Amino acid sequence: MSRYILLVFISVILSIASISMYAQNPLIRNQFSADPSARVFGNRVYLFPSHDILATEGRGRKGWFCMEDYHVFSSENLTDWTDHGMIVQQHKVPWIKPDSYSMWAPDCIYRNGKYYFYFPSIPQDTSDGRGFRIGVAIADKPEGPYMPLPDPISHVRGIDPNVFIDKDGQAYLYWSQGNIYGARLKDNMVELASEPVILQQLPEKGLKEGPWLFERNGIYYLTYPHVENKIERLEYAVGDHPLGPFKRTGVIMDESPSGCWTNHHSVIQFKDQWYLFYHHNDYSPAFDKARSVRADSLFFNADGTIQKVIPTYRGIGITRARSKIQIDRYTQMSNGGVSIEFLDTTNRFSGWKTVFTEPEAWVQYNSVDFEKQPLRYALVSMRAPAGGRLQIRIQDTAGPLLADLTVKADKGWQLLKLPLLQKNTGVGHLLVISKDKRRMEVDWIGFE
Ligand code: FUB
Repeated sequence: MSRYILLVFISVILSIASISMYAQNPLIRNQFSADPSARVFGNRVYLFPSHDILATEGRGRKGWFCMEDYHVFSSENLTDWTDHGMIVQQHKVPWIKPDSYSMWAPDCIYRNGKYYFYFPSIPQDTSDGRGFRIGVAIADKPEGPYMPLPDPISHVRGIDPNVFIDKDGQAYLYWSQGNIYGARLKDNMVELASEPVILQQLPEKGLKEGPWLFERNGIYYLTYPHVENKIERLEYAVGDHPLGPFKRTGVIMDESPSGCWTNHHSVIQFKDQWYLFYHHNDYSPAFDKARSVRADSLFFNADGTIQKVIPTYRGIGITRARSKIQIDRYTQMSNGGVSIEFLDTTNRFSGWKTVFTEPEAWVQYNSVDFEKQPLRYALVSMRAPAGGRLQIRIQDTAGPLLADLTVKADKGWQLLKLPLLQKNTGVGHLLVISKDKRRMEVDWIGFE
């Protein structure tokens, strides 16, 4: 008789809740999202991304970017994210051409009790020139409701607005149109206070866009995607004034290995840690204009230079042991015998599964909070058509054994519950190790 209690439930393929999400990469799991502007307002991080949709007949241009509105998301722990819903729609902004579907990269900033949301799009009135303009919508709370102003900002043509407020209270607006431009903003935050200037000493060749300016220890970092070689990578330049001059200094993130043509980012400090928010086409491997927001930790060297960020699946935040831990968003995996596949290729938002095909293949998932009081059971959502055996350990592949799971053959998904073999508390790394050459698929692991 097995020493484990196995409870077999009905087949389960998880649907993703529309309101709350857990933060592994990609971070937004109920829709496409891109161009993330992250902001710290109070003790929460707010995320203002673009919202990619797929163009259809009469709705946007097929094969191109297609966006008609913006959502705002927030989190207080970088683990649980709330979708606060739609905040601005193209057909409710008086100056936007209603069928432009060009609500590209936005930004938002707080000043004097108001939240100013900046967004580009194509205007209906092209009498003084074609191309993108940048408008503003204003709210009393970061999640809205936002009231769009009737006209775009005068003397600004381009995309990818970014706003920075210096320590002396002066606000600056940055945007791109081939070059990267900057200008002072008036205190009202919706009019320029100076002539736009082209920011100097940036790369002359290759598209530059998506500026994001921040200051740290008196250094002004102008960060931007740049096409040095076929697709965008994230670079930065430093200066000692918000309008430069800047000195090209390095690369923050290399080109996407899967060839996603764009990347677009923001940088914030939250509770003593710096983070890079960026995007990739995780849910749409064959079409890189349907993107998804990601985030990873960012570190500085002692001289103020930025260490290159290597994209991870694991992302940021501490995962509760009681949650559905998506081990397919792993920190590391063994060299062979394990791979990641979509759960359902007809609905990629249902996420991924981890597929084990060899004994001793493993995945490691870092930073799981096992709480102060020991949890008693492991839960494993998995499929093992020919049966199999898995181990759950902590810290490393030879670390303390939490569970040793023998699975009966079943073609459907099983939710297995078994008592933990030892007590474990605090934050640690989770290891899932195959002890079998039979194919086993794991959707998620949890504890209670
Ligand atoms: O999302 C549309 C455009 O793609 C953005 O405005 C650019 O920065 C690039 O990410």
